[in-house]
Amino acid sequence: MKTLIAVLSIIVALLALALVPLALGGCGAAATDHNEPNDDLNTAHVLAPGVPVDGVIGPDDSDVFQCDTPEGDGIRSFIVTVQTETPQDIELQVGASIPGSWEGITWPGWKAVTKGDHIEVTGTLKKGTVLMFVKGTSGTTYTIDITWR
Ligand SMILES: [Ca+2]
Repeated sequence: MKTLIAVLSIIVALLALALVPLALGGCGAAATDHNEPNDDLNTAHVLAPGVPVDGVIGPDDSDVFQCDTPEGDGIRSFIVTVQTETPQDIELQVGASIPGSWEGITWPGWKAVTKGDHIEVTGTLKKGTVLMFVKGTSGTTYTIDITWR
């Protein structure tokens, strides 16, 4: 009987521990990022061109997005837009993964330009994948989008 009570009290203790994170998570529900996990290239969130995606920067967070060049030959130009109320709290870096290149990530020097409430990066790519890295102040919300021309 004593053993049974001991086992039951352990189970109750474990259940209580399991509920703690749920309760804590509930507090920050407004800042849920549905794209997580997306902290590195292996978990990069795939963007569909012209379909904006909302994100939130967490503590010690980086958010990685990717988009392949559209089908077809020739050089294509793209524009990445990150819209946020506080552009000064966001750092946007855009690179590329190019087939046949021995480097993992190529940095063609595409510059992030702040224009009012959004940050823009324009560039051109013949064939490959545009890689977008968003970092910044924890709690900053943003909307990221890529379009091709
Ligand atoms: Ca992330």
